[in-house]
Amino acid sequence: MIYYDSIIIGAGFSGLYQLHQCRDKLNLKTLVIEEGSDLGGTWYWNRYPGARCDSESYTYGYTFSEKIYKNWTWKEKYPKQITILKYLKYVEKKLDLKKNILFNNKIILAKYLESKKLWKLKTNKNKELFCKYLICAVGSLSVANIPKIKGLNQYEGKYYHTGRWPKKNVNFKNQVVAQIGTGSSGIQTAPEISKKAKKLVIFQRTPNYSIPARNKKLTKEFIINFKKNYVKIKRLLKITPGGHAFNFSNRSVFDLSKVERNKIYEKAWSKGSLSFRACFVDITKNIKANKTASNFIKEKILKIVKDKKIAKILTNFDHPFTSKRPTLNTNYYETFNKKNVQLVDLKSNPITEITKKGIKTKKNHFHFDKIIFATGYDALTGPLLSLNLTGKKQIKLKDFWCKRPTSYLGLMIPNFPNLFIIQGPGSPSVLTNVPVQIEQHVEWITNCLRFLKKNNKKSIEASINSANNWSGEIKKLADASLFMKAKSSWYKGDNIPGKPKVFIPYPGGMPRYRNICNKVEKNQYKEFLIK
Ligand code: N01
Repeated sequence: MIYYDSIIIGAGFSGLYQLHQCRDKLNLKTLVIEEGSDLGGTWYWNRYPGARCDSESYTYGYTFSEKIYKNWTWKEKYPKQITILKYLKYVEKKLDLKKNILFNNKIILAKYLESKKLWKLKTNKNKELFCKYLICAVGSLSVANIPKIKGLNQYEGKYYHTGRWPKKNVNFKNQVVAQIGTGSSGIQTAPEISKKAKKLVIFQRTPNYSIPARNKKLTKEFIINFKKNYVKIKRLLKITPGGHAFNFSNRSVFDLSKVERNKIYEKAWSKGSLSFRACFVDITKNIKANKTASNFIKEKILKIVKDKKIAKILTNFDHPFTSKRPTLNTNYYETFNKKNVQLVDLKSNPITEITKKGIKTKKNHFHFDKIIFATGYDALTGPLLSLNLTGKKQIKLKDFWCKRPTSYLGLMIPNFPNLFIIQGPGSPSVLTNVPVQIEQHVEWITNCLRFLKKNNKKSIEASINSANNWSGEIKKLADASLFMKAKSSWYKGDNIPGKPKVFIPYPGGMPRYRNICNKVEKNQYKEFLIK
């Protein structure tokens, strides 16, 4: 029997840090199991042209070690996928993590053996492993969603999903390319593909709000400054709602005249950052205040895009700004001024099928050499469900979560003892600057494992009561927010047929969440069942 004290699934930001904590701080015999052939998680799979992070580089990394923070130099405002991968490899080398990672193995089954108080795991390479603690570091956005469009299997060209991009260079030269989807990934990749392809046809179902990223090289002065301010930055990232290095203004939209307000929006637009939403305290809270921001963005797009019909389709918004994930772009709207770029409005001209040669819509039949699916993910729950988890009393996760993804703090699930989740449903996860939230989760889990060890306890499990109360808390906060005003969003499971339609992440902000987690820890996990 191959036994480990702890097994971690996934070698991205969360798995790597959790390995360091379990192995080096708790002295647990630990293994990371990773499906990919290398580390990186999201940044291993998302190799599509234009892939970049939209958190500012100096905030997008680990802060647990001053040395690691200061010995790495970010050179751009928003790091490229390949740069983030290099950063993670740098961290891996510093901590010597690879020796405890098993690559090219995908978990296909995980079962809790009640009598032994052990988790039994199976991989697609027929490996069978056992562990006491199972930690899921599988990411929130790792199960790609390729919509089941009639006819895809007969398509003779090649197709790709942005989140499963091949390692080998994809050639777009002289190619006629389709792109379905205009979320964060689609908005990033379209300008890059349009530079290479003979023709790019973008299929848009819902227009998205996007702010210019204004990416740039960082000056020497800026780099010296962020390294010098390590302690200050670390503290700031912990107290802002999304774990970014910007605070929300105290000003209301209605404190100012339209002219004064637009000056502030203009400045934020020129700066380019996710902080656009933080210009006023009420943009993300009050629908009328929100409208002033969405109108400003709309006017900007109408000015950039020359063809009025296209501009209208791009601004035909059906949801408040920030009720779906806000995006940053580099020349996305400008791309529609190029002769080789066409926009198809799926609202008026929906896809009916994929044919041997391309895509049929209600009004046209397009021929394509390649199709890109920038169609998102089975977010948050998908990666956990794909593990095929069975808990106590033969309870399967897919059955337990058939109505909602019940968990306590997004960290543990009733009936699934000794199973921890990083960035799971019910935690702030995708609503935050992810590495900051990951550090909090990993440190909470580490402290919990330390407590169990010290007190000679064999298992811990979320109680059904605390998990149900937590679901109620999420619902209450979500109902009071603008998130629920989006007609359709992956935050609510709307993008996946059959998925429960409930708000999935915790929308109360990181500082509030952190306080709750700290209290639970201080109270010695009273809300959990410990044996
Ligand atoms: O996915 P999405 P994404 N027919 O779900 C459309 C993170 N991320 O990969 O809005 C036609 O946001 C769908 O249309 P609609 C970030 O958290 C971060 O872009 O559902 N269209 C939408 O336009 C982000 O939010 C970064 O009507 C279909 C698009 O596909 C998350 O990942 C970069 C369709 C999917 O958008 C996911 O972003 C990239 C269908 N059947 C990603 N199904 C950065 O840090 C879906 N769509 C910068």
